[in-house]
Order: sequence, then structure tokens, then C-alpha cells
Amino acid sequence: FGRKRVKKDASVESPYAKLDCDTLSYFIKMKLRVWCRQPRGQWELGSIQSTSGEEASVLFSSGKVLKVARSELVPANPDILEVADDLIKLAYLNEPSVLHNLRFRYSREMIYSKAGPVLIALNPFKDLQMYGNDYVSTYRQRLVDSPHVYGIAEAAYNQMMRDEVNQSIIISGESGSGKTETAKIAMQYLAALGSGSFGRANDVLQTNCILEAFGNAKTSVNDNSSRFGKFIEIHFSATGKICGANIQTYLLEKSRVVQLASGERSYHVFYQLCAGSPSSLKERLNLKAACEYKYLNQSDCMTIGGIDDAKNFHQLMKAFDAVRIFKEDQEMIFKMLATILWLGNISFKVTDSENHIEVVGDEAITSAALLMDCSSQDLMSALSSQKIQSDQDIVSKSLTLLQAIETRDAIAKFIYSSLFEWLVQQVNKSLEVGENHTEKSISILDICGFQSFQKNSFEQFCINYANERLQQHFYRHLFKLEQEDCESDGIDCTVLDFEDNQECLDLFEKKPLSLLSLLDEESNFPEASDLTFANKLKNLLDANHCFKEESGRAFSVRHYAGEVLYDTNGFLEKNRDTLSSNSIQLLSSSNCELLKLFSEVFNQSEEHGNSTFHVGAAYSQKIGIGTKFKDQLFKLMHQLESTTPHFIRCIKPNTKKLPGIYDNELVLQQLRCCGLLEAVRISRAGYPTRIKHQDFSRRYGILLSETDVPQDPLTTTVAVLQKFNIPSEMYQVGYTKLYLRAGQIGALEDKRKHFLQATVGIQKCFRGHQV
Ligand code: AOV
Ligand code: MG
Repeated sequence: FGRKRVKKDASVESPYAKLDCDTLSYFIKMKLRVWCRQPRGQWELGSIQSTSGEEASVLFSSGKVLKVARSELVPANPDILEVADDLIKLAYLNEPSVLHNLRFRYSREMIYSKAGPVLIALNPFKDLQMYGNDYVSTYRQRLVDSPHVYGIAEAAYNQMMRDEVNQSIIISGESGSGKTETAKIAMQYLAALGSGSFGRANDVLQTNCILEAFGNAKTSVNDNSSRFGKFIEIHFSATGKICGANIQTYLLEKSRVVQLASGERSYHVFYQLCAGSPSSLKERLNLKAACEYKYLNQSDCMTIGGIDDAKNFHQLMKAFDAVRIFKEDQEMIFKMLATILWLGNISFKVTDSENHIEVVGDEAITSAALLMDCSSQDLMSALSSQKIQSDQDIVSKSLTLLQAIETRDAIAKFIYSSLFEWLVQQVNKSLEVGENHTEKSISILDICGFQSFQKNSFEQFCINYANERLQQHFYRHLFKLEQEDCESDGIDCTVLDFEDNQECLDLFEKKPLSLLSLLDEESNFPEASDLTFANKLKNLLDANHCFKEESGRAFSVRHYAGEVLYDTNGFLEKNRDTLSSNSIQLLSSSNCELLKLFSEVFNQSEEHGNSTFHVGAAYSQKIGIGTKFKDQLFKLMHQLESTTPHFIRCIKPNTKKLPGIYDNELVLQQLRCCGLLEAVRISRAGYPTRIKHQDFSRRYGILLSETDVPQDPLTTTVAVLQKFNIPSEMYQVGYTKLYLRAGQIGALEDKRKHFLQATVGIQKCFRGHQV
């Protein structure tokens, strides 16, 4: 896998698509359309009337004629390509053409398109009648081949059964773009094919309901936003029936349990429990309405339009039953949720001028202690004091208000994230493959896409790192496909190499000097701060071109999708992710089975961390969240590498969550972020148009005069190329296909159109003469 460098830019403009003098005069002669960049950056369609020097006068559809610099013009595609379902089919592949094509399709409810091997899915923000059993059987029988998630799922299923190679469907896109819906649509297709009398298709579908209740929440961008990454491996029996599944989750957003931005909600399950639990359960948990709990009411957003939390609670209980989570375990789960809610209501009273506190002994503390199965006294002391080792003694020191709140919130976050992990484990146990175990599987990855906000923190840092890894996987796959196609057709296709993102990955992970290793190192120094961490990065990582110094606590990374500015504020704390020894002691001394278990798991991972010695370091280092995530990602990549990948890129056409609105700028920015334009550029850099000789000769053979029409398709192909003096560097003739450079097919298509018009004209004339 070579890494020759070619210029990397996010534009798709091919060197063959520029309006050079020849093309320009051709466009004028033929009155072909061009895209013209307007002063405010948007593109408008027009046709060139005349040129003088570097300027051209362009006629727009409004009737106005303007003089425009030639550099502001790019060729537009012939009409017949307007609905092209694959961007690669476009004769001219420039930004306005790609955007126009997707917009045109979106306006006709064609939300799916291809970009070479990638499926582009534009979020329709409304129910389209294009799913369900009838559609499943249409795609199953291959009666249609228009782009669709079903088409991708069908290809994956078919290849799994035929080649006995495991498959993966990798879905990415920004928040609210439709990843989770797309993943569910793919799962529904697989379930429809893979259900049988002993199948477990329905159980696997039910996991969505559970994971969404516990891992999804309303955010300002998406009413059902997944706050974790998910990888589900669906197992199939030898006869192609679903027989089990395994789920891995990544980076659950814990902070949401204790802190909400305005207009956002905590995890759905809290509201579902408060709204839908039967009164006997409410009594046992001393449960109030959601608005009584501080963790829930702080954002003034308690309900979601069109969502019935109580009804969803019943769905959740059904889903629990389906995956055989026993009633006793369900009760424990609900108890943990109520514990968290009551913890949030615990308040503190400042007792001295130094802000030291004592816990207010109200209903919150007694309810929390009761649910946690510990004494109120123990809970109060864990929340108000800290044990410190001094010389030989352990002394108890009282906490300040801020420290007490942090301790309380840390316990709540810890319980929730432990509960989430435990629940996933239970689901996995229940879906473990049984007797009819085979090696066949299709995995679906639904993970948050690249993020770049004005202020980026540790969460974006991890997500963007994951996206760099996935991007490399994507590039490599693309090149492999390209090479395989050319080689099997006997074509010398020096695969245009690209600047892959290895250097950026090195910046994150290559020891000893990388963002992640330095983060762990600093996290282990008690005196270190976010500022010392930022300074350390500046001193040690400067040699890497993807690193950029910024002032103060900030630094920037040049990602494949653009430069991102990170603020290290909170990095160390989030990476350490610790729980005070007092809190852990409290949990392990509780009589509650789950809390005991959670604290044991915590202690084990701490011990594991402590015993890990890093090469070259004289002291033991605890592994932080960042490095743990890296290890998880490595495992994921390892799993993905043994599969045939299928890529789906979800795109959000507007931020209003409304149907029918297509925001060019927003779409363009996403196409860039997911590396799609780059991917299309790579696919087209060589020979983007590939047509079977039969198809080519059938379509363009008519351009030859009758005397020179040869018999076989390959010779016809060559005859057409010669007749129109297509330069030899513009094509290659393979065993089965013709490989054309960008722009060539458009020119031939125009010739065909004019030929046909002329023929029709002659025929009309002829008929007129007869009359
Ligand atoms: P996400 O998974 O990409 O966001 P979702 O899959 O949750 O996005 O989609 C957001 C919303 O868009 C859904 O709740 C639907 O209302 C709508 N939607 C998406 N796809 C379709 C579709 N094919 N048909 C109809 N409506 C759709 V995040 O989890 O926030 O990144 O982190
Ligand atoms: Mg989602």
C-alpha cells in the first residue's frame, strides 16, 4: 500500500473539466449550459452568449445577461445526467454540478444516490413510502437497482451468503443526519430476510428500543440523538437466518446525566420511567413526576412533541422481556435510575466562611440511601468529607460546596454509565449465538461523524480521532476496489495515490510522543493542569505537520476534513475519569448487588491500569479514557478489516429538521467533512467513466456511418473513439469495458444528441416533402 503524495484538496474539480479555450468555444457553439459563480458565492445556471478576452457574457434563466470572468465559469452537465443516480456518472464533476444533482434528486424524493461505491442518504425529515415488505421483496428479487439502504443490505447479505465473507455496513454523518434511522432500516431488511421459525430477528430488533431508551436523548439538533457509538454484529445461521447478535458501545456521554443545556433532555429512560411506571413500582421507588427532579428539570424541557414517554416505557418493558431480562433485574435497573434522580435532589448547606458544607437531611438523602441500600449517615459522610492520608494517619477533611456537588454528580454519572455497560452485557448474553452457530455475520457501525464547533473539547477530540481511523479504512478500501477493477480488466491503472491521513493518526497515537500518550502522562501528574498539558504538546509535537500551535490552553489539529481548534479545558479531568476513594468505598459497602458489582468492576480496572508499565516510563501509569478508547478503536478496526465494508454517508439537508428544504452550503460542508468529494475525486482521478463495450457500442455506434459499423462491440468502441479523434491519453480499452477520463462521455453524449436532432430534422423534412 503505497503512499505517494498527490496534491490534496477537497475540491472535486477534475483537471479535464476546466473551461479552457477549446471547451469554451465548444460550449458557445453548442449553446451548452455553464455554472456561474455569483458575487455571494452561490452558483447560477446560464449559457454563454459571446466572449471577449477573459470575459464572457452569460444569459441567465431570468433573462438577464451579465459579463463574467471566465474563471467564474464551470461547465454544467447535459440534461440527461440531471437525475444520474451516481455522482461518478456526471460528465463534469464540479461542486455546483454535484450539489445540483443531489438537490434535483432530493426535490423528487430520491433521497438516496451513489458516489461510486458509497451510498449517500439525504435525510427526508418525513416518512417516505419506500420501506416495508413490498420494497424488501423488490430489492430481494433485484427488480430495481436504484440506490437504497435496502440495496446495500441486500448486497451485504448476498455477498455474505455467496462468498462466506463477513460484511460490515459503516454509517457516518453528523448529528441528526439519519445514521440511527438508516441503521434500523438496514436491520429491518436483514431481519425480514433472516427471520425464521427459530430465528431471533425480532429479539435483535428489540435491542434498538432498549439502547435508545438508555443511550438517546433530545438535543438541540436531534430529538432522538444517540449519545454513544454503536457496533452491532448480527450473526446468521448456515441457512441465512438471524441467530444472535453482539453489541459494542463507545463513549457514552455521561455528563448528560447531571448537566443539561437549555432545551435539551437527559436520557429518555428517566422520563419514560416517571411517566409510565405502574403505581406499585412508583411506590417502591418513591418516584415523583419528572419535573420534581433537579437533574431533569434544570433545562426546562420535559417532553418532546409527538413522543409519548409513558407508551415508550411499556415498549421498553416488552423489549426487556423479549431479550429475557428478568423481572428482578428490571426492578434493579429501575431502582438504579431512581437512585440517580434522588441523588440529584440532595442539597448542601454552607456552614462556614470557607464554603464548607453539611448535607441537608431531607427526603432526597433518605430516599437515595434507601434505594442504595446504605445508611443515610454513610451517604452523607461520603458526600461531605474526604479522607486524606497524612503521614501515618488518615484524617477526614470536610468538603467545600463545589467539591460536594462534584462528588455527588460523579457518583450519579458512575452509576449510570456502569448501568449502561451492564445492561449491554445482559443483552449480549441473551443474544449469544447458540447451537446453530456459524461464522457468518453482518455488522453495522453507527458512530458520530466528524465534529467541528467553535469550541471543541475532549469529546470532539475522541470523536474526530475515531473518524480519522474510519477515514483511513475508507480510503484503503476505495483504492483496493479501484486496483482490483483495473487489474481484472487488463488495464494498466497506475492507481493515483493520495495523501492518506497516516500523519494525523500518528499525531494521535504514535508512541512515545502523541496526543494520547502525552495526555495520559499529564493525567498522572497530580500537579499538572490543562495549561501544562497544552504547553507540553506545543513543546513536543511541533514536528508533526498536522499539529498547529495556538495561544494559551488551545491547540489545533489539521484533520482530513479540516482544521479543528481544541480547548484543553477539562481534558485532564475527563481523561482521568476518577471517582473518590470515599465514594467507591460507599458503593462497595452497600447491600445493593448492582452497586457492589459496579464498584468491583471499577477496582479491577484501576488495578489493571496501575499495573501497566509503559516502556521508557519509570513509574506506573494509569490508562485514561482517551487511551481506553484508542484500544477499543483498534479492536474495532481489527474486526472491520476482516469484513467487506459497505459505506453509507448520511447528510442533513437543513438544520430546521423540516422536509423539502435543501441548504446548499450545509450539504457542501458535509460532503467535505465526510471526505466524499475527495472520494469521488479519487475514483474519478483515473478513469471515472467505465462502460461495457456492449453498452457503449449500442449507444454511440449510431454515430458511425453505415459502411464503417463493425460487428463486435469492442471494435465498434474503438471505431467511435477514432472517428471523433479522442486523444489516446483520454481512454483505455479493457477486456470488457472502456475506461474514459472525465468529461469525455459528456462530449460524446452531446454529439449523439445533435446527431439525433439532425436525424429527426431530416425525417421531418422528408415527410414534409412526401406530403
Ligand atoms: P443521527 O443518528 O444521525 O443523529 P437520526 O437517525 O436520529 O440521526 O435521525 C434524526 C431524525 O431524522 C429522525 O428522528 C427522523 O425524524 C429523521 N429521519 C432520519 N432518517 C429518516 C428516514 N430515512 N426517513 C424518515 N425520517 C428520517 V446523532 O444520533 O444526533 O448523530 O448523535
Ligand atoms: Mg443516532
